[in-house]
Amino acid sequence: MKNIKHEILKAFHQHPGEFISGEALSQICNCTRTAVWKHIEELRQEGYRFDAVRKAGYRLLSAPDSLSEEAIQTGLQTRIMGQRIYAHDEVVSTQMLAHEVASKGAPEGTIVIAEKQNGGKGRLGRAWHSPKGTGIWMSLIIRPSIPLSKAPQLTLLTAVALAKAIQLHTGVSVQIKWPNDLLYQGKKFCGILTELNAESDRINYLVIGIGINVNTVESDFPDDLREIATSLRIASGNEIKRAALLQAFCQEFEAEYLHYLAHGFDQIKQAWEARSISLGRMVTVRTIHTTIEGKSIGLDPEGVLIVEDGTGIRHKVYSADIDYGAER
Ligand code: BT5
Repeated sequence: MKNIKHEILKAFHQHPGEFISGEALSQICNCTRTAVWKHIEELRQEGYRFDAVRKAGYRLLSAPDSLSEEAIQTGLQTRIMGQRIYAHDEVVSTQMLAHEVASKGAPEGTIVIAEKQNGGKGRLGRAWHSPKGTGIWMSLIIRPSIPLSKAPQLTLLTAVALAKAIQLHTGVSVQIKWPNDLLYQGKKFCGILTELNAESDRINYLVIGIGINVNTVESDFPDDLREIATSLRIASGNEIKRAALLQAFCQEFEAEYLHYLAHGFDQIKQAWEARSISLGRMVTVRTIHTTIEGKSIGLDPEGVLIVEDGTGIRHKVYSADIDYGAER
């Protein structure tokens, strides 16, 4: 939804550090100067800081670390991803809400995002810790025309797009642990939960849930996570603007996704393997039915993980948890 606040922020984004007169803003937004003033006041309430100088007009001094629709969409360079945003303060889980809007026809690229989740979900009924204002807790809806069997490739694609965006935006070099964890120095700061709605072999939509610990500090983690979890702030030493990181992700994801739809999985496979933490290492693979010890060989052309056990037999791993050990 393009509203007056969005148009105002866009104007300041296009003229960084410059004054823009109330008159010019009213023309850009096609509204009265009083309406401009009212919306600038609203933006101030939301944490934006403006200089206001008679005759010169307004100048944007700083933006808050907000995940509002305006903050995410101002300067966003995509055609599809993030073009529709449902931004909430507090929810049970963005996954649930994304399924709701997707089943009512929300377009591809729609994002449901929240400052806080009270019932954030991981895989297999596990919980995802999502405290207020510290992370990106979001669900992205996509509607790819691919066979059902290829759906897990989208989790790997998402991990690659996240790793690239994070590296570009924060300088933190990211490792991927199959299938859905992003790690920094062995500690997890991001998880992906891909859920699917399909009929026979047709995908209606996928909801890709992404949780990223962005500005989390040690004391935000409960005891059981402190040893195994980290955040981009801890990793980089800097506070990170979440909306800008999310924009970087939307842009990377869109580029990878369109390339994938046109040319297939090969580029993702290579980018994924280049960042894999477990490639060539001994791993323990736990599925619901069995445990396999072996060496992680890589992905097959379809994105299925291949693990070779001690007797030389190669196993295809579709869905499992993995622990990794020494390099061999
Ligand atoms: C995941 O599951 O890693 C998928 C997480 C997806 C979360 C997003 S947030 C937005 C969207 N809405 C939701 O409700 N969910 C998605 P899994 O591989 O099962 O890992 C879960 C495990 O990670 C837990 O059992 C904890 O050990 C650990 N964990 C929980 N919260 C964490 C956090 N904030 N940071 C790091 N590790 C965490």
